[in-house]
Amino acid sequence: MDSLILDSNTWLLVLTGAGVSAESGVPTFRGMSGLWEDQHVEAVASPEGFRKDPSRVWRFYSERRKGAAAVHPNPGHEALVAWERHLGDRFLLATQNVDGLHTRAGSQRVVEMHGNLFKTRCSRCERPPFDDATVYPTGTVPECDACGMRLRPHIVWFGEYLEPADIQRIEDFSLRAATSGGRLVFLAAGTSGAVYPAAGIVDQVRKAGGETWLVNLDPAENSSRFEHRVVGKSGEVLPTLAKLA
Ligand code: BV8
Ligand code: ZN
Repeated sequence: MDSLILDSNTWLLVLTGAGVSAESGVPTFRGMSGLWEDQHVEAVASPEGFRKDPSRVWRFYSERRKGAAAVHPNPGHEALVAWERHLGDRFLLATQNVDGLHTRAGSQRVVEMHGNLFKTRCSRCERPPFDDATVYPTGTVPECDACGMRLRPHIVWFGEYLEPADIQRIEDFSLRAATSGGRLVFLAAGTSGAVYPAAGIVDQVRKAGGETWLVNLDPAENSSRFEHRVVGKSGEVLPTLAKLA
C-alpha cells in the first residue's frame, strides 16, 4: 500500500463523510439506504420538508442528537488529530458530518461544511446560532425567545447554500499551499462522493496540481477522480497510512 508522506513541505486538506463516524456507531446515509422513516433524507433535510412538517424534522434531528451524544470518537478521528498536531497550519479538515465527533476528538482546524447537530438558530430573525443539545419531545417545534418564530437546526439542508466563509476557507487553504510552493495533498475518507459541492473538491485540487487520496469501504461515485485509493475502514487504515516526516 502506498504511504502518505506528511513532511515539512506538505499541506494536507482532509474531507470526511459519514463513513468516518460509522465505527463510532453513527449510521451512515448509505447505511440507511438514504431513508429515514421511509422518507428520503433529502426530503426531511430540506426547507420544503421543514415547511411541510417541522415537528417531523425536529424528531429527525432530536433522534440524531441523542444518538451522537451517546457515542465517542474512534481511531479514525484520533489519527486526524495526530496529523494536525504534526502539520499545524498546513492542515485543514473539512467535514460533511454534523455529529461534532472531530471536535470532540481534539481536531481544531475544522470546517463543518454542513453545520452542527448541537446548534440551533431562528428560522426568521438575525439571532445568532446558539448551542442546543435539547432532544425535543415528539410533536414539539421550539420557538424563538426573540421573535416567537420557529427555531430550526443550524444545519445546511439540501437546496441550501453553504456558508460562503466556509467555502472561502477551503479555497484559501489550497491557494496558500500553491503560493507557498508546498506540496498540496487532498485526502477524502468515508464519503460516497454523491453530494456537492463537497464531492467536487477533488477536481479543484487536481486542477491545482495536488495529490489525491481516497480511503473508503466501498467504491465512491467519484472514486475514478482520485490518484490513490485505499479500500478499508477508516478507523483501521488512517492510524497507519501516514509517514510523519
Ligand atoms: C447547494 C446536512 C446551491 C443535513 C447534508 C451538482 C450536481 C448534482 C446535484 C447538485 C449539484 N450541486 C448541488 C446539487 C444539489 C445537492 C446535491 O449534491 N444533491 C445530491 C444528492 C445529488 N447539493 C445541495 O443541495 C447543497 N447545496 O448546492 O446549494 C444550490 C441551491 C439550490 C439549488 C441547487 C444548488 C447542500 C448539500 C448539503 C446537504 N446537507 N447534510 C443532515 O446531515 O441531516 S448532505 C449529507 O449527505 C451529509 O452531510 C453528506 O454530505 C451526505 C452523505 O454523504 P456521505 O457523508 O458521503 O455519507 P454516505 O452514507 O453517502 O457514504 C458513506 C461512505 O462511507 C460510503 O461510501 C461507505 O462505503 C463508506 N464507509 C462506511 N463505513 C466506513 C466507510 N468508509 C470508511 N470506513 C468505514 N468504517
Ligand atoms: Zn427569532
